[in-house]
Amino acid sequence: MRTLIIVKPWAVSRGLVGEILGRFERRGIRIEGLKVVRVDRETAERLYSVHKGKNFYDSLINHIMSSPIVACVLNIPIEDPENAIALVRKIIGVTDPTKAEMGTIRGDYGLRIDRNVIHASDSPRSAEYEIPIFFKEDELVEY
Ligand code: FUP
Repeated sequence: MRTLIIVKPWAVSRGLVGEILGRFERRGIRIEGLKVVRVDRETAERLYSVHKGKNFYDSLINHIMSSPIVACVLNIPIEDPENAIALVRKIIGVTDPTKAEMGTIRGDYGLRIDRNVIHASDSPRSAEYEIPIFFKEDELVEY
C-alpha cells in the first residue's frame, strides 16, 4: 500500500529530512519515490483543495510555497489499506504539535500547527489523489 508524505518547509530548512525519513525506514517501511520540490501555487492548491475556504487555507498555501519540501512515496507492507494509513498517522502524531505525543514526529519536532513539519495522506483515497500530484508512475520504484 502506497502513501504520500511531505517533509514540510520548516523541517527541511532545519535539516530534519534524514531524521524524519529514518523513522519510517527503521519501522520497516520502504521509500519508493523521493524528490525535493519547490511547490508552485497550482500544486499547492491541488494538494490542499479540501481545505479551500477554511480560515487557515491561505497560510497553509503560503507556507508550503515558502521554501523547498521533500515529497516521498512510502510503501507500507500491510494488507489492509486503512490499517496502513493508521500506522503512518500514528508515527506522525496528531495535527496540533502541542497535543502530539512525544515519540511521534510532530510531538518531537513540531511547535506550531501552522508550521506543521510533516504531511501524510489521511486515507487510501487521499493517497491515490495526492501521489500523482508529485510523482509520475515511472518515477516510483517497487522493490
Ligand atoms: P493533518 O491531516 O493531520 O495534516 O491535518 P489537517 O488535514 O486537518 O490539516 C492540514 C494542515 O492544515 C496541517 F498542516 C495543519 C494546518 N492547520 C492549521 O494551520 N490550522 C488548523 O486549525 C488546522 C490545520
